[in-house]
Amino acid sequence: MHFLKDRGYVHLAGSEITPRRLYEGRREMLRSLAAGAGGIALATWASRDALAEVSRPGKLTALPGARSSVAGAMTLEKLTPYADATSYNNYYEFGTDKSDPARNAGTLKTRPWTVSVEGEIKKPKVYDIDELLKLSAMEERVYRMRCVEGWSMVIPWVGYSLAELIKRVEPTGNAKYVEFTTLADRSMMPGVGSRVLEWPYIEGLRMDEAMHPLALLTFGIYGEVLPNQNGAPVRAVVPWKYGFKSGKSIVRIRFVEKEPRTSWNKAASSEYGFYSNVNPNVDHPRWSQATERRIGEDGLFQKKRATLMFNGYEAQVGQLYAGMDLKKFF
Ligand SMILES: Nc1nc2c(c(=O)[nH]1)N[C@H]1C(S)=C(S)[C@@H](COP(=O)(O)O)O[C@H]1N2
Ligand SMILES: [Mo]
Repeated sequence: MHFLKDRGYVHLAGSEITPRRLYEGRREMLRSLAAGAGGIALATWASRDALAEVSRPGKLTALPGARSSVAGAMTLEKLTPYADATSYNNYYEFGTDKSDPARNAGTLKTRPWTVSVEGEIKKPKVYDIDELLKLSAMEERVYRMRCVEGWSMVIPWVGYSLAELIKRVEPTGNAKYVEFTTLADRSMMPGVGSRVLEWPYIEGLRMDEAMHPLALLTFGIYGEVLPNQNGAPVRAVVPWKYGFKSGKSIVRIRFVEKEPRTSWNKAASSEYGFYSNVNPNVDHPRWSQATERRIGEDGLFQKKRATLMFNGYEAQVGQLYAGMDLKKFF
């Protein structure tokens, strides 16, 4: 069955496009088969879906990743076109309109770049970005990304589990949370002068969330390095949480004992909680979170699609929140 074969990345120079096929993960298919669905029908469905062809955009440096075998890492949904994923963004340091980041982020200088890993760990270290890139094997993962505003995308990310970095720096017993600080440089970021948020942009995760294999330290999309507007040179992607939990252009990762005060929580604590797990049953105070519009696919007048609990990752992450009142810890 050719669709189970591992696809190879072909590196071509310049503007040549590298066609490639995005294959469904063998494990996911075997799991579905084990779950009891009709084998033959399923194989047909899987091959059709697996053969959805995507092209490396050929715009930026190639960053290949092996297909991830982490459970839940390969969402079988149509990818958002690269053009949409890179032109409809939230990155307030470059302006608050969706088109601002693509227009303004050209000024972001991503070399030299360091990420200081510090706090309650035995091995604090300032990593050069190129060292961080080589810390662990790159994987490609197709995740849904659900923004708190009610839109979503499906993006092939390239990176490795944040847990790979965390294990290497050896957290102490006092490390209960991880705080991410992102770049705030007025000389490159016109939005940092504005008062919409407190700068730098700060986000955080509970330690067990950060250690979950789906939490991705992300360096690329669509087989290439991250475009500036998507958070170059390194960002977090936490697919079961609203998009704002995934900080872009990270410069510091700090391990702390107390729950970090995050930028959005400081801006409006009744609207943006620390957890911010995607939850169709807990509305934002000003709008429903039950449905979403898929960017690049769903028209403005089309019926919206249902938002899934934990953005569809409940099987993988639900146990992290067992016994928690998700209306209180929103
Ligand atoms: N530093 C920083 N990171 C950020 C943001 C931001 O304004 N600044 N916006 C967040 C929000 S609200 C979303 S939805 C996602 C969007 O990521 P994308 O543009 O790659 O889809 O980035 C998040 N990370
Ligand atoms: Mo968002």
